[in-house]
Amino acid sequence: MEAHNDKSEEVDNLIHQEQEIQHLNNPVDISIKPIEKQYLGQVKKVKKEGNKFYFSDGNSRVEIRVVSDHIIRVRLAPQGVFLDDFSYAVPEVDQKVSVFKMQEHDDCYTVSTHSVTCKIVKSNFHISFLDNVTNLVMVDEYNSMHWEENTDFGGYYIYSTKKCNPEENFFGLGDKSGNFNLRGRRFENWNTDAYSFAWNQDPLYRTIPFYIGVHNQAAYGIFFDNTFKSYFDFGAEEINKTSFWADGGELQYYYIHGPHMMDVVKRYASLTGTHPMPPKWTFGYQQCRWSYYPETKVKEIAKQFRDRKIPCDAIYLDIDYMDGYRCFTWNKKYFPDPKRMIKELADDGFKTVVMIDPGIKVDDDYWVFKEGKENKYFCRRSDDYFMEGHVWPGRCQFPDFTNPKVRKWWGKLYQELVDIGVAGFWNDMNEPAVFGSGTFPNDVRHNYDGYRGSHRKAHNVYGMQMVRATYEGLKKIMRNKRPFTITRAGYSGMQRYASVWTGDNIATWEHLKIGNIQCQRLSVSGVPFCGTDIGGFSGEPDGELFSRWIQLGTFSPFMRAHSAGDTAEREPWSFGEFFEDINRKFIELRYRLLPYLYSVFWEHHRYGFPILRPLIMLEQEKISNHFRQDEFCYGDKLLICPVLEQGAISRKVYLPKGTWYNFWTHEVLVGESEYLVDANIDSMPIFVRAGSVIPEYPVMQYIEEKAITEVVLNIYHAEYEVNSFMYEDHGDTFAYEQDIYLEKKFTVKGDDHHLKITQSSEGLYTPNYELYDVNIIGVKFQVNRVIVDSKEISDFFIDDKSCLRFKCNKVFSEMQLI
Ligand code: MIG
Repeated sequence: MEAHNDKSEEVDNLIHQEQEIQHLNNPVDISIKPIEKQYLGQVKKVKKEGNKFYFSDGNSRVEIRVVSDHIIRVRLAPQGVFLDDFSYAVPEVDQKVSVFKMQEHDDCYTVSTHSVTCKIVKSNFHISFLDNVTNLVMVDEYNSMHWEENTDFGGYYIYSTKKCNPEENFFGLGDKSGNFNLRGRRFENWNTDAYSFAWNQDPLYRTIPFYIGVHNQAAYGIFFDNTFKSYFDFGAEEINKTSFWADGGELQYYYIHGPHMMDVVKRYASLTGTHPMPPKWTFGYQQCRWSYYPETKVKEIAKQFRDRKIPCDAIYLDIDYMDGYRCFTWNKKYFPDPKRMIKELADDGFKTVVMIDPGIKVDDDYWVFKEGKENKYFCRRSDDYFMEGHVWPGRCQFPDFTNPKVRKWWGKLYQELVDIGVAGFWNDMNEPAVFGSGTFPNDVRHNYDGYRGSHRKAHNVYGMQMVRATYEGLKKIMRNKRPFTITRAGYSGMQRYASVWTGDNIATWEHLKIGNIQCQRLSVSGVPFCGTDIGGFSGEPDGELFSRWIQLGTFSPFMRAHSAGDTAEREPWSFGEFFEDINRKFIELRYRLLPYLYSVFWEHHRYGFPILRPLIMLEQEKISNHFRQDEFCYGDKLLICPVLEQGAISRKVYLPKGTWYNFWTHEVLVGESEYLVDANIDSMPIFVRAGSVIPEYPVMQYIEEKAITEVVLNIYHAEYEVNSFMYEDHGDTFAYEQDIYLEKKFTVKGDDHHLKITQSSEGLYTPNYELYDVNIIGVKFQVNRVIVDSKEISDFFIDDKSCLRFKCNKVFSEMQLI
């Protein structure tokens, strides 16, 4: 390009070029007809129907629906007729509401619950949301919702533009690369096979059109439940505007009230659901590679784990286990007797997880293709041709997972794999990915559960409906056993059916950072069971990077190492003994902390808490926390500070309010302050909230290797009262739905000459062990007496780490240290 002195001209040129490129990518934009923006006029009519209020300007209508005390839904019907009220994300819209009312004022109408008020201005139809307690305006419209007619496909492009406050910051959107705070950026949602994605690359694999805004120390959420290609702009185009829009569908969004970010996240979960309890073994370390084959290789890997005493619960078989990449078949050359192999692995404590892709090979001698063809289960183009594309097996057709009949069929296909003992299923390529073109063309038709649509509407839910078919099918096949599924693509609500991994990352330090942020982002966006490919999928990590990744992965809800086929072998021992020892130490830590990790999962499942909690969730009133993205809490009690820099031997850590214990040294630090802490390669800063009770299991080579005879209770002294929870159950059934579980609550309360711990429990499950091995950390006074349920314990002692130790029966209700 020629050198220009005039900067603005250069910028103009660039913008022009960019627009041209956009035109090429998006043929819809080149229609010659001028696009006419249409806005709502004045409010002229109002009607009430139960918890729904209809406001009309004479032509268009807006529905305001009181979903709960804290959630209000807005819908727009440009020509007065609403679309069918169907959502894959929200199975049931209405929740419990205590009271709500509508009032007319001089200039506006208000619809309010006891906590939030939605205001509709008569003159210009601007809609805003206010907090009833503080009177703060949480969200205000910049201009009324607007739309543009779509002459090519019908319907409208739909837009909502809000005011973006000067100090407002934004979080969420599920699967995005780049900084945790979204302010100043624009995003697109279109599920994409984003092999080796970069920092700030967008879009990626999943669509979660939900964000959280925080300003004036208060948080709210917006869930734009629209499956079409959608866009979000957080003050990028214009600093004072936040907007979201979509290529079609209904302008429909939920306003979710805070004021704490935790409230918003939990309420979003109340709409879209939480993750069912996964089988307990899935909390263990999992080993994957593209691909382990033949059988001798799989066996050798398994043996190495056991010989080297590195715990591991699962081994994955990537696409090469299949016969010519045909799903639900085996390559008999590599795996002559899969049933026997899986049994032998299981006898040694390994679960087998296999991949299943959506592309079904066009092959009349292949039973899955034949069944799909006979029953018309495959997707078709607008002119009725089959949707055909090339993926791993060659020419493929693709089931329409948005058809309930197809889902049912798909779910049954897993029967044989389950019968021979496969324990988990990995659904890949379900964006859907197609070689060459990337994905399906827009004109592909979908059943959309009877509500019909083109691929424009179904693209972003395709993967979610695939893994839903998988999960629901498995649930039937496995009777009352918990299925384990993992998906790459998804849409809001996918957490009801599957765990996720973040896709094809790279073995770089930058990707370690991206992954750390991605998992936190998924967590606040309702997707709890997530993890990265530990070590990086493509490229070669060195021992240091791999060990740092194992350390982060220890505190990823889903912990799995994976690597691409063209990389060097990548198991925890691949980098020599020095790193192997570090990797073992952290994988063992994962197994030790299992009862804690399991309890945190239960808190998610039952109450909608996220598993990973970024610092802003702990202290949103502190603006600097809006920009912190390294440290996070795992559950409520452990603060994790992954080391993300090559060569680091220490790192800075911010500790929020309260008192914290260094997990390794037991040093006590006071929060609301930054510290420089040791972070040698064999260590990673971990802090425990004072007053916590952290249960611990003995190290095992796989979950439930041995019967547990006692559980260590690590009790951290505090000078105030703190609650902790511990959850236990059978580990692999849905009996918890019938109250067969045990939820224990501990309270710890201390001062400088006294410590009291109480225990109470709920539920009908009885674990087999009898004893607690009590480990009290940080007692600052001379303990003279230990009294458990008014009986004196005489054989307590101080161990080499200055902790006070004794054993007691697991059913104690109160213990006192004096
Ligand atoms: O086109 O199955 O993200 O985890 O190993 C690549 C082979 C297909 C992409 C997945 C990756 C998996 C790989 N798959």
